[in-house]
Amino acid sequence: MRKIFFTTLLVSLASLSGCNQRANTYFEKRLAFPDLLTSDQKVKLSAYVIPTQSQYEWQQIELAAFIHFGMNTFTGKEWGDGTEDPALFNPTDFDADQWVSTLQKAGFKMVILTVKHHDGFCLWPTRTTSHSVASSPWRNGFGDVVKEVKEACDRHNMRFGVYLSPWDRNAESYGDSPRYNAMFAQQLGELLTNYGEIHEVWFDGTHGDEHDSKVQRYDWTHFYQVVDSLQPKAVKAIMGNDVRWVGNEEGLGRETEWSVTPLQPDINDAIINENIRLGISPTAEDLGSSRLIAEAKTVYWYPSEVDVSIRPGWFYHPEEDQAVKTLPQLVDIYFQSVGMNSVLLLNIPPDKRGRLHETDTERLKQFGNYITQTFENEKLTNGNIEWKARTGASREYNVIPGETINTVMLQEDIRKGQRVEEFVVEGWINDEWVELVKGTTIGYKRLLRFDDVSVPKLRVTISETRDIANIFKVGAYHAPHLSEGTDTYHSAK
Ligand code: FUL
Repeated sequence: MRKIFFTTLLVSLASLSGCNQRANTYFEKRLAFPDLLTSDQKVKLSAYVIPTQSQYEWQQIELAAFIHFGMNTFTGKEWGDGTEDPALFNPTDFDADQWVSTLQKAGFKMVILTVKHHDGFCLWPTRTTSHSVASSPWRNGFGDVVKEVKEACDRHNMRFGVYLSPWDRNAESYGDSPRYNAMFAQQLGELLTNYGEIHEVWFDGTHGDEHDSKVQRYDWTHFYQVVDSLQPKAVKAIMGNDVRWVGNEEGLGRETEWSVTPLQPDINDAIINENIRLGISPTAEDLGSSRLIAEAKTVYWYPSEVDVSIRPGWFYHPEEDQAVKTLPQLVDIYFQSVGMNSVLLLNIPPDKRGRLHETDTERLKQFGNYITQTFENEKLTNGNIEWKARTGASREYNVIPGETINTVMLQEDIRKGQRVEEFVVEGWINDEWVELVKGTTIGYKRLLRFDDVSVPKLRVTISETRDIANIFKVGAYHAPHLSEGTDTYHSAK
């Protein structure tokens, strides 16, 4: 994290008092407000908080795949209790290449694997416990799922991340805090040392089962140090301080999704108290409004990730083969996540063979084709021109003659902060501007859908912005029509 130098702040404050924020003063990841600022000054200054390079690269991934695979795949459970016999883990036709190539062809850019779920069974031959693949019959105990998946990712140019559950129902040391923390840090160390580059470390929530009487106090500061020292480019997610859980598991982003938020990303008592003082948590509706920022002492670049499963469960269950999400459902999820300033983390669980099921691979193919078909056909002639917008500024865009559109995309250059509070998109219809759609935040990417319309030009107006907005791109498209219950679609030109 870049240090905020005192001089930088003075420059900012000097220019703020003249209401003229200097365009080149940015605060990477975190900004602590000095006491003197008014509410308006705080909101304006928060427009200069920017992502780290790793957060920026992560945001551009847009589509990541979650892979829940492990002991539960073989027991049919969602949460194992840690007493499972390692002999149960025995995929008959394990094929990491099939997972990764399917995902890569469908447009995914990263795979995050559950290397250890709550049952504590490790998918790599860890030295920390015998409760791992090394005690299983799979590959005669010489297998390593992490290695095979990572190598497949390297072959297919995919990023790779690990989900390591802090809650561990098998570890005998769990609840004896220093001992378990040491084991967890060692597990992290193995994962972040032995497999090349790791791009995301996903720390799940930690409270577990209310009937589990063991109380574990996690040493987050140390865990973060381990990640930062071994994989400085990896983002730490959820209980980590680089990427925020969107707050639900239904695939729903917020209509108003600020990546700059007073929600405190680190975990310690002072920070928890600050979230309590502000009355916010990851599930809060409002995490970035001006009203909230006015109350805050600190703001962070802490962007949202939307995790959801393609099936009802996170793990594979044969009885859910008929319940794989339909193409229209997946497309809605895409618009509600990637289209709402978030990264989509879609879970596709391999089956007992160790392969993605045919229903899921077919659905992924349809999904990838649909997204490609929609967005590769740009309907504007001048959407790539970057421009700066003050409150009330607009810009016109030409639609390719004869084209029908029903989708627009807007992007801010978030390397210069997230700023837009409200915008409207109009179409030129019968010699006047008619509103097609409007919205609040834009951020990295905003997608909006509306009824088919044929117009010669569009007008985008930034109705309200926290400071001069940097509009990076505007796009217009025709998304093929989908009807619920079918997985086919037709493209009306
Ligand atoms: C939750 C876990 O309890 C689920 O099993 C799943 O792994 C999901 C992604 O996170 O907290």
